[in-house]
Amino acid sequence: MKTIDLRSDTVTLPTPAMRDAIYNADFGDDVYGEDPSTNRLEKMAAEMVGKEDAMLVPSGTMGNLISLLVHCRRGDEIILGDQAHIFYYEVGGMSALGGIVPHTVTNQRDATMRLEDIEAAIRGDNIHYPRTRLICLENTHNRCGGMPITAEYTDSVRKLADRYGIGIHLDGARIFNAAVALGVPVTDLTRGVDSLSFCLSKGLSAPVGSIICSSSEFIAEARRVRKILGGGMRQTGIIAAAGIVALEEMMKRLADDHENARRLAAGIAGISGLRVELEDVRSNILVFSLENNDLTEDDFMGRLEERGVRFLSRGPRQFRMVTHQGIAAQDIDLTLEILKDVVG
Ligand code: TLP
Repeated sequence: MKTIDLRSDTVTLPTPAMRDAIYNADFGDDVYGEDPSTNRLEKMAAEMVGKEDAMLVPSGTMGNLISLLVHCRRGDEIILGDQAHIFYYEVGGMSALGGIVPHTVTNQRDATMRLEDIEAAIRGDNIHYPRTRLICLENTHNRCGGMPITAEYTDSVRKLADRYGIGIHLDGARIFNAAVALGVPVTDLTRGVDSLSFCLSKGLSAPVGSIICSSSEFIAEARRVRKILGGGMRQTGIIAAAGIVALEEMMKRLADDHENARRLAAGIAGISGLRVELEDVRSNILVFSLENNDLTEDDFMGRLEERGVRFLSRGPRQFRMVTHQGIAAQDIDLTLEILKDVVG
C-alpha cells in the first residue's frame, strides 16, 4: 500500500542531485569558518534575500532562538502573534534560555497583527515595564494555514517599528513559498526586516538546515550564540551541499505544491462532512475540519492512516495537510477518493 504523507513538508527526502552533491562536496571545519561548501551556501543565501551575511544552523527553531537572543537581553519583551510558531511550538526557548518575555497580539485570519494592536503592545518608558525590543513576523504563517503576508504589510510594520526604535525578526521558514504565492521577488518580503531565518529542510527538500540572514555585525554575534547553544558544527559541507541544490533547483517547483494544495482543497470542499475555506488556501498548507459527527477525530484519522493517508490534527476536529515534493497530483486524487470513502 502506498503511503501519502501529508503531515508536513519536513518529511521530504533529499533528491538524487542532493545525494550526488553531498557525495562530491568539499569539506573543512566550519567552526574555523573553513568549510567551503558552507561558505558558498551562506553567501548565496544572503544574496538571495538581500542581506549582508548569513549563517547555517541545524534547525528553524535554533535559527529563531539565536536571532531572538542576539536582538534581546534578559527581561526584554518581544511582540509576536498569538498563533506564531515561535510562541506555539518552540518550547518557550526564548524564556527558558533567554529570559525574554513574549507579549502576544491576536493574529487575524490573514495572518497579520493589526498595527494598532502592535502599537498598543509597545511599552512606554516606565521603570515598571520590560523594554519592548523586537516585533516578530511569520511568512508564510504556519498556524494561519500557510497564509503569505504582503510586502506592503511588512513595510508598514517597519515604519511603526522605526518610530519606536524596535527591531523586526521574520520567521521565514517558508519565505520562498510566500514569494511564489504572492508572485513577488523574495527581497520585497525581506527588505523590511532586520533579521530572518528560513528553512532548507521544508518545501526546498534538503535533509537538514536553516539559515539566519542579517547584517554582518548581527551574524558575527549570532556565531557566538550558536556556539553557546552547541550548534557550532564541523564538516557542515554535508548539510550545505544539499542546501545549495535546494536553493538552486527546488524553488521552481514550489508552485506545484501550491497547485496541489488548491486541488486538494477544491476536492475537500466537495465532500459533505468536511469543511475548508478555499480562499484561505494560498500556499502548500491546508487546514480543514470534520463536520460529520458520526466519526470521532481518532476514528477519522485512524481510518485514513489504515489506508495510507497521514496528516496532523490541529485541535478540536481540525486537521492540517501539507503538500510537498513527495506528493504528486495522483496522490491528491487518491487522497480525495479515500476521504470520500471514509467520511461519506
Ligand atoms: N514547523 C513544523 C512543526 O514544528 C509544526 C511543521 O511541520 O510545520 N517556523 C515555522 C513557521 C515552522 O513551521 C517551523 C517548523 C519552524 C519554524 C521550526 O523549524 P524546525 O522544525 O526546523 O525547527
